[in-house]
Amino acid sequence: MKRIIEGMERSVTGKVIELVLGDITREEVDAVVNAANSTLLGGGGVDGAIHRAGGPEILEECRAIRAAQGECPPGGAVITGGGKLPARYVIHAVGPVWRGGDLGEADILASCYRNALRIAADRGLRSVAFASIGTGAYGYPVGKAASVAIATVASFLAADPAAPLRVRFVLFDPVTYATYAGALGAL
Ligand code: AR6
Repeated sequence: MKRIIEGMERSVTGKVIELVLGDITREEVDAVVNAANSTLLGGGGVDGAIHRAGGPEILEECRAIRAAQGECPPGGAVITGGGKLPARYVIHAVGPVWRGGDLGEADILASCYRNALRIAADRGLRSVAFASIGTGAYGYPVGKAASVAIATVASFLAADPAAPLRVRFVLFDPVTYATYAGALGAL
């Protein structure tokens, strides 16, 4: 599928952050990052789309992780295979439920991005695509989430030599895309 907007990119110490408008289930990258919930058992939004497109193996692996280590707290992330997705892996990151911004939401959101990138770096993954974690059902205002997401990814790429070479944000609607473009432009 040809993307409507091919995207915008910026280089950070030789690595690339890029933005595209599209559906993350179509991304041919080493890992896509899902906006999951603490149960790890699936849901709506991008989580539902990833489980539908990737098939039941992803849920089976999520159940096994849950059985071994319990629920995944907000700010945490776990990795499974990609099932039938073009991506090899899915990293399931749990964002904060937005409750007005004074309950540590920004720290939790930043921690999602850092933990997902830590898992990717530890596995030597080179390309990772993120959805806009928290800004759908969990209600995180897109402008604030975009600033946290872009700043956190940029600092990780600059600080960690093992970080993925290419981090792509796959934004599902034009307003979210434009908001992330503003945040990336301001970096
Ligand atoms: N590709 C890329 N982005 C998508 C796609 C897709 N196929 N589908 C939706 N989005 P949300 P959250 C965008 O609600 O706010 C689930 O039920 C969407 O437009 O998926 O972190 C989980 O199980 C929005 O911009 O995630 C949790 O219970 C962004 O992805 C809860 O929702 C995030 O929206 C997590 O809520």
